[in-house]
Amino acid sequence: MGNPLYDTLFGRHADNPDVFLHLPDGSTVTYAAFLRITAQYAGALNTLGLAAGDRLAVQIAKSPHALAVYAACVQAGIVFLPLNTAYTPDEVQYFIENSGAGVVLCDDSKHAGLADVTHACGAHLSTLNNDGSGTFSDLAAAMPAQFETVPRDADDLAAFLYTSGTTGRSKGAMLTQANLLSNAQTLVKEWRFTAADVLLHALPIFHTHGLFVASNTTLLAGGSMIFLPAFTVDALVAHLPRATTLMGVPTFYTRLLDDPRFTKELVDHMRLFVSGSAPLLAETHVRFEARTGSRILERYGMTETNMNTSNPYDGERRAGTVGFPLPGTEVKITDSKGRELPQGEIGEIEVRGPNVFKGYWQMPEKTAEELRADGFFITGDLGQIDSDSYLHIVGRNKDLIISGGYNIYPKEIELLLDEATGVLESAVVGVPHPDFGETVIGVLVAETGATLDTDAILESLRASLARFKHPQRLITLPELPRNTMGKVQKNLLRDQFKDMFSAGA
Ligand code: MCA
Ligand code: AMP
Repeated sequence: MGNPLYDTLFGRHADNPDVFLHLPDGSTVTYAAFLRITAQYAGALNTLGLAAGDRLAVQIAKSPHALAVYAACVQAGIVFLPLNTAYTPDEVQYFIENSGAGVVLCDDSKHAGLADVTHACGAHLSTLNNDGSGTFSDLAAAMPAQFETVPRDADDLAAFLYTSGTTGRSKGAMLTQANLLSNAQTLVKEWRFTAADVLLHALPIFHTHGLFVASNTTLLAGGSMIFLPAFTVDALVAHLPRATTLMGVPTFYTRLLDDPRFTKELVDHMRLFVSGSAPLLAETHVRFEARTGSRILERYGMTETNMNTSNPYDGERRAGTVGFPLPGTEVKITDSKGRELPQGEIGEIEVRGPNVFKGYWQMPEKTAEELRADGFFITGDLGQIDSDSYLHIVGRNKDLIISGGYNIYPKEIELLLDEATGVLESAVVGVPHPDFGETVIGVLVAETGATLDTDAILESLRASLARFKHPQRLITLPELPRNTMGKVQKNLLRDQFKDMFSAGA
């Protein structure tokens, strides 16, 4: 029966001597070498007791080794569960418990913090560092460089990516082999990827964008990636001359544009710049074109759906829009009852296609709330289709903040703030930020007679909340604005504090 995702993305490269990864120190990793490591890792995962359908949670720094763990899971039929390296042990514990991951991989720096957590969950903890060392690699080194690929069906699970919700608790989006493969095939065609492409890869590989959109597309095309550990303007300026394509969140582009070394000459040879994960301001689009002569291609996706729409490769890349539905994906705009609205009206964006996930792990009621019986997924984004069929995202029906491409759900932060000494209640909102697009602020109401120590409150979040989710400011108000139903009017708070981070504020 084969293993469609492994065979198509990885297996056919087993003897490929071409370079897959260019590393910042000038060294390279060929496809064949990458797949030998992959096979050894697959063997080691089996030895640790993981079989097809079991979950592996990983919280490791980006490296070729980390990417090989993903490939190894696909080869062994194990469900890959990557975690943001900024998550605290408290946060990681939830993912291990909820997914039932039997094995957790982390780097040495996280071992002490995760030892108790994995012990409490009954999971095995092993280490893999970005230089390839660690207890997991020691085990893998003893494995043969070939592994018998585990047969999988297209509908079998390949990965869980956790995405939060209004309850504050994350849900494991179950992605199948077919979800990932179909999207990679579509993107290679739409964005014209070939073996000649060199993708400058500066995104993290624990989210859809860096892991699936960038890596799967390159693997399918047989191209290569300049694989940077993280984004910095210096590294991009240094490596852009050898690249043909770049995928980034809007913050990449605004930071590049703020640097005088980012010139037309530097990028004249580039064939494609893609932006996504957060809204690209029309102003950034225009500045980018004025500086480089190229137009950024903006696309729209989600953890649950991979990529849904894209501006055209040929044809007008329209600023402020996310383009057209990708081939095979349907997009409609609906009212609150799920009825399709006429073209031009604003409503909820719903999508259906082979890219749409299977549901949330062990949360049938949440799945039923968002995934209709006819296969349409209710995205929580608000949109409008213009007279030329371009999709505009005009807002969100979900309480979500996107900061530098990372999603932050206010409820999770509010629950912690509400517990802080002297706090009666809180509301967390996103406000415009020149670097991150949006950033988090917390509005607090004190208990009668209490004086709030906002520094101490911020400090108290450290143990439980990844740093990027921390409010940049805490503001105290006598009360929160509410409507007649008693619901907090976050729109009023967003409006009141919208200039807090604007230049000169
Ligand atoms: C880092 N920090 C942040 C963020 N990143 N704070 C708010 N928002 C952020 N995004 C904080 C750190 O905690 C730290 O705080 C300080 O900023 C500096 O950290 P550093 O690691 O140096 O940050 P950076 O290099 O400046 O990172 C900014 C970044 C990064 C390059 C924009 O956040 C990034 O790579 N974002 C991409 C996220 C992504 O891949 N999203 C795709 C999701 P302190 O100094 O106070 O300790 S997939 C998705 O959304 C869908 C499917 C889609 O459509 O793609
Ligand atoms: P996540 O669920 O973390 O994958 O984030 C998906 C969300 O990111 C979507 O529901 C949108 O709100 C947002 N998003 C992704 N791409 C874009 C884009 N190009 N423009 C605006 N929002 C985007």
